[in-house]
Amino acid sequence: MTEEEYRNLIEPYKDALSVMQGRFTALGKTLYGPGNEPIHDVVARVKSRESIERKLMKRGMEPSAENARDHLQDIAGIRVITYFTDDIKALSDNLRSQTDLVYVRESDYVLHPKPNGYRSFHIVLGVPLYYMDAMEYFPVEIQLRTLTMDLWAAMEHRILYKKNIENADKVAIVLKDYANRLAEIEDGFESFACRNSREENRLEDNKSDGNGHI
Ligand code: 0O2
Repeated sequence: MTEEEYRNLIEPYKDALSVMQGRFTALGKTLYGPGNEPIHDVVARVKSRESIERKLMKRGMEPSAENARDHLQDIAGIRVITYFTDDIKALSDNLRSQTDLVYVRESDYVLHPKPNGYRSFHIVLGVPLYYMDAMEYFPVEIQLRTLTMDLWAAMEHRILYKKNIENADKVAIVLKDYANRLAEIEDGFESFACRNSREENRLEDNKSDGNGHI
């Protein structure tokens, strides 16, 4: 595909990403209320031309803009980094209940980590874009993961993912061990999440006059 075809292809996907970034800003502020932000960071990207072409060719397709539009669901990608694992469920439940978004598919690598140790929750949603005389859905792949999961995924992506390196098997074993240890650390962080919410409930109870009135 030419550079111009690529630029025309990605334009609506950039708009779909802007829509979703706005949704996450609103959700972050309102999901649990002030002081309990579930989202640490949101990163959005459109797939590069080289990456789109590589993926299509790997699937035995001509690397055209038309094939990209018809067959790829991750041209627009957004990564949402949360603090706690529960935040992932709360956010994905909320997204599924936003009736203008079309549910396409999801992969739960938090409940079912990949054998290499990768953990993340992926959901693809169709985002409506309104034009002068038409409305069209564009898929956005949303990856929801905690800071701890993101640390491992970013390092593994940098060191090993889709790379031909020496001693790949040995490195994979070490990274799997790190994944297990980080999952343990994450469990430790989760216990503080429970304590915080219990503490808040206790404070709320103390504010009440015992008859359910504040
Ligand atoms: P990149 O370099 O991040 O763009 P798909 O390949 O998307 O058509 P599927 O089943 O949705 O099919 O793929 P999957 O396995 O859900 O992976 C989608 C994305 O998740 C990947 O995109 C990675 O960003 C991330 N991912 C999946 N598995 C791993 C992993 O083992 N390690 C790391 N670090 N990231 C992973 P791309 O396009 O493969 O790569």
